[in-house]
Amino acid sequence: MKHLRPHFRLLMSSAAMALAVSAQAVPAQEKPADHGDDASAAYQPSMTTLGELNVEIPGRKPGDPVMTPDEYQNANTIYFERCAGCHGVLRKGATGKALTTDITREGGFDYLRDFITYGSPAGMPNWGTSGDMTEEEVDMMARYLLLDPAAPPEFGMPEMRASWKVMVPPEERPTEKMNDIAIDNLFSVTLRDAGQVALIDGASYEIKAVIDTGYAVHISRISASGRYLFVIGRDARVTMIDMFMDPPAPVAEIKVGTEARSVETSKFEGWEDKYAIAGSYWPPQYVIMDGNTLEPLKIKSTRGMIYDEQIFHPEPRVASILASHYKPEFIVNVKETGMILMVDYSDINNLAVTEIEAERFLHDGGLDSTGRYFLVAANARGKVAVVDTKEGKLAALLETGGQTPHPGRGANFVHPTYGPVWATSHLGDETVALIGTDPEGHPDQAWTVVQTLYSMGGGSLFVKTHPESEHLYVDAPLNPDAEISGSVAVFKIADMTEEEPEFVELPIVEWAGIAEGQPRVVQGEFNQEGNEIWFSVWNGADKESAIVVVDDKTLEMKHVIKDPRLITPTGKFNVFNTRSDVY
Ligand code: DHE
Repeated sequence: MKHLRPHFRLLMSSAAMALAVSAQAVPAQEKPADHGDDASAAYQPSMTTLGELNVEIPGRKPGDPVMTPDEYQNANTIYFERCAGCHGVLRKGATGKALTTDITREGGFDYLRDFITYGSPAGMPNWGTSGDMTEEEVDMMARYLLLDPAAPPEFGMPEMRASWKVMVPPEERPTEKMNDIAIDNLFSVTLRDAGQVALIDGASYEIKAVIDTGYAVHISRISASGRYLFVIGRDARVTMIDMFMDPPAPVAEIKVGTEARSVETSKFEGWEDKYAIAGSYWPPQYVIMDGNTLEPLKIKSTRGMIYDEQIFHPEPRVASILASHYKPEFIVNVKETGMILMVDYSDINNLAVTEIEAERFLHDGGLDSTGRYFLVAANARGKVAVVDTKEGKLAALLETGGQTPHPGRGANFVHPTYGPVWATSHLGDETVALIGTDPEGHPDQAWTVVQTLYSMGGGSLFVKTHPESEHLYVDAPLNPDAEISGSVAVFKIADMTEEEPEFVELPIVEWAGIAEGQPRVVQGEFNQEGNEIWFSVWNGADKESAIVVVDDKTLEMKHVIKDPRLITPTGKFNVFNTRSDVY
């Protein structure tokens, strides 16, 4: 069934790609179509939960433009959903420019209206001429920007405690596993637009449970013992699921803010399952919780100085969080200040935090194969920061050579020429950077790009391999070409001795047999044994989606999981691989 496509590079202009991404729209119904002049502009956070908050017009001043409360509310919703990802919730700037009133009033109404209508070469989308906003909406947004921003509420201990629920207290939980599921080979699958996860058995492909979680659910992480599954929604709701119950079911829940993307649990020896941590986009903070009940224990704001300019940033979002295997520490990545925080959880009443200056716009990353080094993409800066988690120091900061690296947790394997490497693909082009990760055995290659692979095209989000696999898989779900976004590129690791190794392209959507819609193939995840890899075929919420299981040895389709309950499957998290950081 597999077809071989000759090696090629799709050198798509970033503008073309961003536009096409907008035209096809990521199939999540609430994610607004966005478009800028590069791929990363099409992949900016959308603060949809914040957009639902009721706001009032801040204290009016003489000369303020006329706006009714309803208009201000509508404009604010549009702003949080479409603009805040780049310009910041408080309009103080992030990857986009600041839009505070001292700046907007200088430009004035006409300037703002034209800017919103036509966009700019620097990345501002042409909201008006693209038809994404009507003339009336553009007019309303220009007036909105002349008024002070609405500050969404903080979310501190009283709010967290009020939202905290323990459905099954620890003493009422089973003392042994009550189901016959092989937990370590279970997959937690994000059903994005359903706000649910499906727990799917890795051997039988049977859906064992579908569990309600947060809105536009984002990622799952597993406690060190494998007993508890933690799921976070974009609405900052954390759901804790007990895998010992029959069927596995939620035992505790909490809201940690208004917008969030990351959750993790303590993994250092002696601290397994003790704590959980979640990081928020709004308010900008992280919270350490009891790993048995989700009781919130310690909230820390991430507001502070940008690492290089030493200028205060009021809303630095928490991106990825990883648990160290070397120390009782969480590695917390703060986007806008460019700080990597090593949060020592051994004494949370005297919390010690090592602040590592890295690079702005930190996003996602993972550990190297030894678990000692953490590599994280500063994606809007085209760089990867490497932290030595044993020494608590920045080991390197390097350019990947591609546009907007997006590794997920990356992929570790032994390169036939350069030894241990970690890989990242890119949103903005077809390249995959292989970075040497063995400073002792291969000091000349450590923390440099040892090889660049050329995959199917831009718009890639995730790469994957497994210690048992001889392959590296690269997706491209945001590529505008349906054939590319519906396929996966596979590189044979042994062929990487060649300067430009070829890849095989697996037609995953074709294998899924889905004719309706334009599903995208996203995020490969291996089973525990490492002999098969699962891909999500992510379609619109009202259309059929699927999961395609590929045999890693033969690269042939092994099974297709289809079920009406599989609505918008995206991320998949195998219990063993996720808890042991195998990727
Ligand atoms: Fe994600 C991980 C943020 C859109 C699927 N995503 C992450 C992480 C962050 C993040 C900070 C790292 C978490 C960690 O490791 O602790 N994602 C964001 C965004 O801000 C963004 C760009 C826009 C938004 O408004 O949320 C965004 N993400 C998406 C999607 O559209 C994806 C493709 C589909 C979906 O389900 O929403 C998506 N993100 C994922 C997945 C991971 C992830 C599957 C975990 C990958 C892994 O292997 O660990």
